[in-house]
Amino acid sequence: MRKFFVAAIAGLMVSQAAASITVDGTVDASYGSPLAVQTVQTQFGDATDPAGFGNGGELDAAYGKVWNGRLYVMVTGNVEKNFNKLHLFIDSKAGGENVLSGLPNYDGGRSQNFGGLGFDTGFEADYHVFGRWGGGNFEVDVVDRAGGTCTTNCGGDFGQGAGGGIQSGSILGNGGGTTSFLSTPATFGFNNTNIAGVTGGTNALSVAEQAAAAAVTTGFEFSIALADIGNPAIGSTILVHAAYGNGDNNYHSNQILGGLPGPQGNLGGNGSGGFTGNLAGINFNQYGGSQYFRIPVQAEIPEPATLVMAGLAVAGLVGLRRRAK
Ligand SMILES: [Ca+2]
Ligand SMILES: [Ca+2]
Ligand SMILES: [Ca+2]
Repeated sequence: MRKFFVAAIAGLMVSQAAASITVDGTVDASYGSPLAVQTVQTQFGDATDPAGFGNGGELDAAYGKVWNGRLYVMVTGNVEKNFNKLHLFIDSKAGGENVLSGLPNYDGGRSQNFGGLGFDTGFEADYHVFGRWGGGNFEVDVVDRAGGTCTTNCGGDFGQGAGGGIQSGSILGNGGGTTSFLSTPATFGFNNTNIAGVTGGTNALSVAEQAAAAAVTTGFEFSIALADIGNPAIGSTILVHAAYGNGDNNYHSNQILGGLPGPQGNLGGNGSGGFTGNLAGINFNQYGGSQYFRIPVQAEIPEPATLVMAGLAVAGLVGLRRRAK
């Protein structure tokens, strides 16, 4: 009898550990298995510096979880310190853009270079998150694209880290006086120390190489309140498209999650590596598979404190029963 309850309490303690996510740029056990794993080598360079400042960029695998009223997304890999950008487009509510428009205008006008880019059928982007660095600080913007209807003063929310190969930050307001659309800060963690995962090239990954990509534990991690992305209902699914491209948003790499069928070189602006000045030539329907991954909106996982209280309550009941005998 007692052994059973001890085992039950031990089980609760395990649940407590599994229910926590720290936004630090490292994959937490709570994420479980990756929701997407890279399928092709990177043509934007293989990172080789364990301190996190090396050249190269890659997207190895994607993870996601809804917990405690927030969406957590983790993309493992590297972002080169040359203002190249990691993009997350989030489809978390009805409506949005299956083909991106040139509006809203943000990121110094560079957002307009996305105009004409088409996602897979069924993916309708609502929010755009992007991170980059070139100076010491990793910088992240979050934009409510509002279906492309925003026409002026659409700078979005902004935050930055404190520099280094591992950094994190908080995102709220844009520093330019514009009222934030966020009710609470979004947060990010960035750990650029990966030197494993995919290698350089354009080949399709072998099973072993995909396993190596899935084994990478560091990269970009992001969290935002569900209330700030349309309050998606329990039982619905949030779709996220991850892409890696250049700083001006007019030349995409071959690092997309869900991955592109290999072999596949950089997409460039025309979808096959050519430079056109924008990304209008990219249509993800032209590539097999879904270039997005799916995050289920599940019922609330109890907070660790709740689990501890439940464990103490069970222990108390055991004590009462034992005394009653
Ligand atoms: Ca983490
Ligand atoms: Ca949508
Ligand atoms: Ca596709």
